Amino acid sequence: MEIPAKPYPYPLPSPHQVALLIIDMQRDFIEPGGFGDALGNEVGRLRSIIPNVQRLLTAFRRYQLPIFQTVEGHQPDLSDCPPSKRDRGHGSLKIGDTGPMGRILVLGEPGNQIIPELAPLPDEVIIPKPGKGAFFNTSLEAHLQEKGITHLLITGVTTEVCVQTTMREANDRGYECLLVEDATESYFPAFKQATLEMVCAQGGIVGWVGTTDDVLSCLD
Ligand code: C5J
Repeated sequence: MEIPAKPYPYPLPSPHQVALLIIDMQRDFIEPGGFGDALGNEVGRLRSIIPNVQRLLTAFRRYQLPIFQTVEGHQPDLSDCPPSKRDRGHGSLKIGDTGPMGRILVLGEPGNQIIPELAPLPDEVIIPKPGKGAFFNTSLEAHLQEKGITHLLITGVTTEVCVQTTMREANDRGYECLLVEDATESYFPAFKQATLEMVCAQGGIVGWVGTTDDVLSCLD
């Protein structure tokens, strides 16, 4: 099996070796009153990818293939949040402060929930992550190894921050990654475009880039 992609078709040995990775589609980044908003971003533009992420989620559920969603968040005592991360940004609210959706970027708070449109089913795994990358200080790699996953289809927000960091971490660990270009979004269109171009430049230095339709044409 091959998914049409850049820089060349993405080889998929078996659907059972692939997982859908949905990065940080949480209220903190997508809804007004969260971390993204506090940093001065126009959060509404991230909503454009929701239908495509839903289509991928639906297909993976239909074929009973593994799905992992992440949320960026910290322990209530912020013991896993480096002071450098909390101090950075000069936003109107800092990590741990109380905003309209509870404490900013703290695990379990209302703002830390995945948006209702993509709510995980009870048996689906949510990976809390304290950093930008989904492998740093998380259980993700253990889950992937347990299931024999070698290939990751990566979606979510934001393209050049947590999504790209995760793709690079995965690449260094030997995973074959495809970034789904219309299922990832950024507050900055130019940064998204640059990320899409750089990850698949040089013959796929970090991996592949393809569309939701490309992925679904292969799975359906
Ligand atoms: C950010 C993320 N932008 N999920 N997190 O801080 O990209």
